[in-house]
Amino acid sequence: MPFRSGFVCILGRPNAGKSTLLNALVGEKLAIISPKPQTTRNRIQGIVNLPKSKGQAGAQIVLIDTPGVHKPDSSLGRKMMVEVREALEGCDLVLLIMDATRKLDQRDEFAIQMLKHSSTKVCLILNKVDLLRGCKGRLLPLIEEYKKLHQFHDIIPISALNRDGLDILLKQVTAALPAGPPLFPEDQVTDQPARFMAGEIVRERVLLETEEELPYATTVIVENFEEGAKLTRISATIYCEREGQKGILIGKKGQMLKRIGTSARLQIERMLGAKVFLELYVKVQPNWRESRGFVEELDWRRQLEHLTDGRVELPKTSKKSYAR
Ligand SMILES: Nc1nc2c(ncn2[C@@H]2O[C@H](COP(=O)(O)OP(=O)(O)OP(=O)(O)O)[C@@H](O)[C@H]2O)c(=O)[nH]1
Ligand SMILES: [Mg+2]
Repeated sequence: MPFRSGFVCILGRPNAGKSTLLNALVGEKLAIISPKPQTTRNRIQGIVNLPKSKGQAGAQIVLIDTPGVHKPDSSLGRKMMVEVREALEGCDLVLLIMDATRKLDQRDEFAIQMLKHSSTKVCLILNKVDLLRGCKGRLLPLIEEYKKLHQFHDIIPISALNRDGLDILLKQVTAALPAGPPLFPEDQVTDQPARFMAGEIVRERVLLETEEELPYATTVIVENFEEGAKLTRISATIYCEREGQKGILIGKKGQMLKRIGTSARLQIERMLGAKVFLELYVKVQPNWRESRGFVEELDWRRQLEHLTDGRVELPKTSKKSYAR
């Protein structure tokens, strides 16, 4: 059996569990997760290396997590959908993740529509089956409904949260990939620079600590990321859209910002395996989600072009407790 490798795009509606699946398969926390839809805003690469074993030749699966498919109503939303299309381009397989606890509706059909113009194989992944418990009988009729919408290469029920069904998923994904050599060095888990992941960790804390419009109206830019022998110094700005939002983010006597900062710093320290000094600022950028220029500036691939020293610090693989 030959070694197999290829790009696998994880696609689906907001909140279906795409990022949870990426992290579970890679075994590292590469993407932030929250119960709020539209958490992921850019495509995120994560690499799974499967070693040779009895009867298996080994494989390298390059997963690409994407923002949830939705009809965009802002520059940010349009940019998110560009990220989805770029991830779909040239991939060898699509994993369409659907929430098995929800009935099919028009928004699911909209996600499936995105696949109609490509000839790439699509596996339907029915996620969150842990929530079905005694109602597993609901799966079969749901599968029948999905089958009417697309000819799927395979249909696999999983729980990304509990890691149920992931071995079967990996086996089926490997079998669907073309024969070919590894595409990336074995010690590389992602192409995201650590400085960008640090910003995402701050954003995750904001998402978890705030309610209503605020999670959607905030973004984070890392202004400075300096790795020293003993300490990594990071300064980042949380942008929001209105003065009132800024007040909430800072909180009474700065309590909210302090809470966000402390929990983000602890997570970043675990990711980097180093002590971190984290400085956070809050600024108002009215209607930034509508500003194409500002939204483009958030793209880390673009931010890298402006970094004067041109250094990209990729996070170290830890395989420790960070992922779970
Ligand atoms: N019960 C259960 N919850 C899950 C499972 N997978 C994900 N979740 C939860 O679903 C919510 C959304 O998960 P994410 O991984 O952020 O979903 P996503 O598809 O990446 O969402 P967007 O980035 O917003 O498109 C989180 O609260 C997860 O904990 C699962 O298998 N079972
Ligand atoms: Mg996500």
